[in-house]
Amino acid sequence: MIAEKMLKALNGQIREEMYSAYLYLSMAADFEDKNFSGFAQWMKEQSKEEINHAMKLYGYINERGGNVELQALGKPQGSWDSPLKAFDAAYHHEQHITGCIDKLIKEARDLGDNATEIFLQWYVSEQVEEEDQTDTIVQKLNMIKDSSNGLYMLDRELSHRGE
Ligand code: OFO
Repeated sequence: MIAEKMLKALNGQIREEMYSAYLYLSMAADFEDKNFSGFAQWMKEQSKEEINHAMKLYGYINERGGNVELQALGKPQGSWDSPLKAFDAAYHHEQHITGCIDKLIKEARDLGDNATEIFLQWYVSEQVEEEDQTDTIVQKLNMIKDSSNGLYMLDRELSHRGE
């Protein structure tokens, strides 16, 4: 059986992951609207990954005999001024998620919940990857600046995600 405090925190993380999915889907929709179909494809794939992150938590809570309790999601921002602004927001959002995972691990340690601490290690590695991939795109967009050629090429490169 899992401690009530830990259960509440893990349910809160399901909300964070589902909100991540929602936010990236909103970025995808904005990119579609602006004819950046490659950036949109990348964000749609990212959104699916976030649902997987939530579902891993869902599975774990059930395995530990807890109840999954879904929470309300806020309305995400719907438009960004540029691809750089959107990917930079995604990068900062990933840093926020890393902070959430760190807090959960501290909670698990404080409660002596070794199983949850081990379960959360997967998210620690995943966050290193998630921060790195968004930061890499931010750096590329910074290099490109307003070059329409550069944006066209990067949009094409990112369109291959999920193939
Ligand atoms: Fe993007 O890692 Fe989950 O939220």
